[in-house]
Amino acid sequence: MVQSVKPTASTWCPGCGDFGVLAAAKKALVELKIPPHEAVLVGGIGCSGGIHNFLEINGLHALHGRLLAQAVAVKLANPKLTVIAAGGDGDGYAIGMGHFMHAFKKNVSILYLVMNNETYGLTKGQASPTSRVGYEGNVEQPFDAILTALSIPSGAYLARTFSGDPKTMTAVLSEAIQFNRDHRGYAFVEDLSPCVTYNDTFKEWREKVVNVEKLPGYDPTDRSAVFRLCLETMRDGKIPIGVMHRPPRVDGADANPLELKLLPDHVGPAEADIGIEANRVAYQKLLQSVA
Ligand SMILES: Cc1ncc(C[n+]2csc(CCOP(=O)(O)OP(=O)(O)O)c2C)c(N)n1
Ligand code: SF4
Ligand SMILES: [Mg+2]
Repeated sequence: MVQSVKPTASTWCPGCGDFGVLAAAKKALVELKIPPHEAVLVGGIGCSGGIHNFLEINGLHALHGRLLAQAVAVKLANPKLTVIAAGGDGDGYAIGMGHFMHAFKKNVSILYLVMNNETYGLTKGQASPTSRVGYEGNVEQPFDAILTALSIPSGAYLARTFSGDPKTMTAVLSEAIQFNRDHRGYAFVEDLSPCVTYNDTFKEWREKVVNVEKLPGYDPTDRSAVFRLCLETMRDGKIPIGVMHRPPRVDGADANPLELKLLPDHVGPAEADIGIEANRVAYQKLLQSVA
C-alpha cells in the first residue's frame, strides 16, 4: 500500500553508504521543489530499499526483485507523480534481472536507483551478482550494470555515482528526476554505496573512482565512446563513474509511444472522475479483474 508517513529514524549501520544516497535524494527533491505528496519512492527488499521509510514522501515497500513493475504501475496510474524505484544490487541484478533488462525497453519516465554494495547487506553479507571473485567464496565474474545498460539501445539517461561524493550524486539525481519530469523517458543511476559492516569498500572505491566526464573523447550522447572509456578505465584497475548517457531530446512522432500516455493532458486511472459513467464502468471492470 502507498503510504504518506513522517520519516522514521534510520535503522542503517553508522557509516553505511546509503546515508549519502538519502542526503542526495533529499537535496535533489528540495532543489527541484517537488512537494512530498507528488513523489513516490518504491523501495526494494534490502537495507537500501528501506530508504523510503526515511524520506518524507509517499512510500511503497515492494516485493524483492519486483520493484520496477510496481514503480511503472504507480507511474501509469498517476503520471503526474515523480516516481523513484530504489533498491540493492541483489534485488536488481539477481532476482530482478529480467525486470532490469525490460525496463530499458519500456522506457517509462521513472528513476531506478540501485545502491550497489557488492553484497546482500540485509541478509548478512552473502555474495551478490556484483561481488568480486573471492568474496564469501564467490567464483563468478562480477556483473557490470553500466556496461550492460550502455549496450542496450534505448533513450534512457544513465549514470554511476559514489556515496563518497554526495555533491555529484545530488547533481546527477536532480538531472535524472528532471529528465523524468520532462517526459524524456527512463533514468537508471547506479550508486556505489559501501556496506561498512559486510563489505567496507569506502577507502578502496575513493581511490579508484574515475569520472569519465573528465576524460578526453567523452561525449554523453555517444554510447559507444562512453563504453570504450569505461572499458579503458576498468582495464587500468579503476572504476568509471559519471553521466554515461544523456540522450538528445526527441519530440513529436519520434517520441516513445508509451511516454505519450504520460503527458500532462493524460488522466491516469488513479485520477479519473468516476462521476462520469464511462470511467465508472471502466473502474468497475478493473476492480473485477483483480478480485
Ligand atoms: C523473494 C525473496 N527472496 C529472498 C529474500 C531474502 N532477501 C531479503 S533482502 C535480500 C538481498 C538484499 O541484498 P540487496 O538487494 O543487495 O540489498 P542490500 O541489503 O544490500 O541493500 C534477500 C536475498 C526475500 N526477502 N524475498
Ligand atoms: S548491513 Fe551494510 S548495507 Fe545494511 S545498513 Fe549495515 S552497512 Fe548498510
Ligand atoms: Mg546489496
